[in-house]
Amino acid sequence: MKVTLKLAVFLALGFFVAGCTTAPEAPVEGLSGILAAHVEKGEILYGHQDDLSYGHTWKVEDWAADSLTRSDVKAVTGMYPAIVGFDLGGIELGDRANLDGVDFGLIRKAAMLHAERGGIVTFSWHLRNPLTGGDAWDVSSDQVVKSILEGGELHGLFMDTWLKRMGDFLESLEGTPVIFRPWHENSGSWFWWGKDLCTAQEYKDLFRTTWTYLTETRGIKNLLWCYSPNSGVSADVYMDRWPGDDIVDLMGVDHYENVGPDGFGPSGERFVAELRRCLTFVEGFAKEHGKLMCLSETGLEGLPDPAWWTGVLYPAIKDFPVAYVLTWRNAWDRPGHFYAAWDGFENAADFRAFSELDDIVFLKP
Ligand code: BMA
Repeated sequence: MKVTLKLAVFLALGFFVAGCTTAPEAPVEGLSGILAAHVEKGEILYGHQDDLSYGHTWKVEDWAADSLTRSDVKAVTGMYPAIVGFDLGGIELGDRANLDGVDFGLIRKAAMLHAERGGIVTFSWHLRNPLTGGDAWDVSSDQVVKSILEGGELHGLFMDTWLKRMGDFLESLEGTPVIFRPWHENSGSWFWWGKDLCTAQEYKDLFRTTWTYLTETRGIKNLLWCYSPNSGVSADVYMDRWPGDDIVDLMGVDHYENVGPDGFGPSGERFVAELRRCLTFVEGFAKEHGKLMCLSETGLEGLPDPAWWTGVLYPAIKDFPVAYVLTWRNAWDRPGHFYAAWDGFENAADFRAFSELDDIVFLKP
């Protein structure tokens, strides 16, 4: 059975019904209710990064004129992903396009359209390194987080320019509910906000500063906040930098399968074992703190395993109350860098079978 998301209808109804009785339901509460309702039914929403902007061999050229109906996922399954992810890296500099060359105008249009179609949107942020001028992966200094916090030499730049630009973009979405997932994979040390690059207190201050500015100073209330460390860490390390029950709504984890020297078979077993280990403690924390949980990023680059979806990913997640799972992007300009099947690829049959499972949710066009 394929289930269609009904977010737009649900929200519209929420506004209508509530409008006749009490205060209107905030869109973000509607979104959280939608996610909770799917979890309650034992369903998992499927998500794909950048799904409407480009695919394995194509990209949207004239976004203002394009109806944004193309999707690698839809070409294989007949349905859009329920969740579409976008990355806002570059918004802080006032760039026209993000770090992967996707115009922010296209991101805005695609995000709003996907929500109108009944889908859910999530944003990550691979922002530049404000201290060195390098990218998000520039870990040459462990002073970067400190420098943008209160008292740091770049605090003014961060608040008045970088966060302001983020706020301006989020405001331009006119209330579209969004799962916002900044400062991700912070339990590793490959981003400048990672574990060895700042103290736990600095990380928490960074998350809270971001939340306070966007939510309170700017009054942007359409965000569900997601905390998403990476896998490969202990439960203690996962929670060590928890920003706080009052500002986080969703507990995520990013976990990828890497093809090892023995190929994907043995590595598939490792992938499943590690994912289950992480989801087990995340489930415990989510229950304890009253939060939803998700597999915020996952995938096997290039999908060399023809049965990865039903043979590896699905058995690993099916017994956990994960609201959604999001596979990473299908880069149009890097032939091997894709995480969802595309039309004609040998893994497509298994991806279609995954999309037809009773408890996996895609979005019908
Ligand atoms: C990474 C890769 C990069 C990309 C970045 C942000 O995992 O896909 O090519 O720039 O995500 O989307």
